[in-house]
Amino acid sequence: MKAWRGVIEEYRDFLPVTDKTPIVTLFEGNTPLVPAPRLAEATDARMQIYLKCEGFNPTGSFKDRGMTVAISKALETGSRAVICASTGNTSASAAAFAARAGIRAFVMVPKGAVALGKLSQAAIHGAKVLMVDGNFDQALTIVRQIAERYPVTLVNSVNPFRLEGQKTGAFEVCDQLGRAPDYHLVPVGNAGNITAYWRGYREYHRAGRVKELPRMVGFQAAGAAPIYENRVIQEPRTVATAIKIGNPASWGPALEAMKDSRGWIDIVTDEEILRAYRLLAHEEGIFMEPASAATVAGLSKLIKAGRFEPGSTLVLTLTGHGLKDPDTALESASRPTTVPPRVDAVLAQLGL
Ligand code: AN7
Repeated sequence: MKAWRGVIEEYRDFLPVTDKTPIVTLFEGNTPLVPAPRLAEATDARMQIYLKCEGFNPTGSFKDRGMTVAISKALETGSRAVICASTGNTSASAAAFAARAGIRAFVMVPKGAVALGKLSQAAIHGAKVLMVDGNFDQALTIVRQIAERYPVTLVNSVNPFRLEGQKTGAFEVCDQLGRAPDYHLVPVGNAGNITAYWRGYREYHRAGRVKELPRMVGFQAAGAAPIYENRVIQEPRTVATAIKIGNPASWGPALEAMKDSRGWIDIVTDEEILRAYRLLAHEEGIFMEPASAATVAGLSKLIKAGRFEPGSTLVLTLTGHGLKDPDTALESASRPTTVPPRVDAVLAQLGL
């Protein structure tokens, strides 16, 4: 077996790089596609359910796939600094890849609405972190304006190289499964990933690598569901801070992906998200952040509603690692118990 070389080298033929592109990689990608038998049992045993665990990327989220391409292309054009707005994961990834490339990163995050792990990543990688007294959508508007006027490269998913890299998630699913699934489920925030996955599936299909195409199914949090409700949400609300977005940048392309693939978008409540979050950790041993659990919540909801053909193969992208958001984990689980350092006291607690 040869060593994994990162998504650009592995999928070079499908990506906008040349011999002149300096490749900046943290050897992202190659994340496990994990069967989820308990989840199938708990929902519908006739379905084949797989989890694409993107939390196992170098910075703990799927964003690394897009960031390796965006930062490599930024270097190629001589850029010395990048900027982004973020609900957390993009900023963590941008900070890490900028550090790897030896360039500066400026990140803007909504104050009080970014998970602790993500904030600590951006900080330790040396990014200049600005916490805006406002929401993600406002921060994105600001960084877009700055990138237009100053010599800094925007690395949000409005940068086309981001989605180019992210489409490799679909390539990997096909390579791992030996086919494309019947349905692909993703959480939707800024709507870049659903767009990128669909592009990836189409390109692999066109290249003759797979014979099938999946239907793309997206999930938004009920309090932050602009696409589902077909209106901008001024004050989005959800426990899944990663997808707390009211005016997604890739709104149009995401709608197209759903239409072309005969897919659709649905919503899940915070309560459903947190239930799925605990189920995934308790029953499958997989710890992913709340936004990722939105797909699992959506799976349960739609299986109950009979929305999937029986016997279908379903892939769920779990976008970010659970350790990103330790606060929500502790709030969602039973609290640790303090004991004196004595065997009898410990035994009393264990009920053995
Ligand atoms: C774990 O980091 O938008 O629909 O600024 O971190 O492609 O936006 C994060 C998004 C899902 C939604 N799951 O993906 C950001 C940011 C996790 C995420 C999404 C995000 P998109």
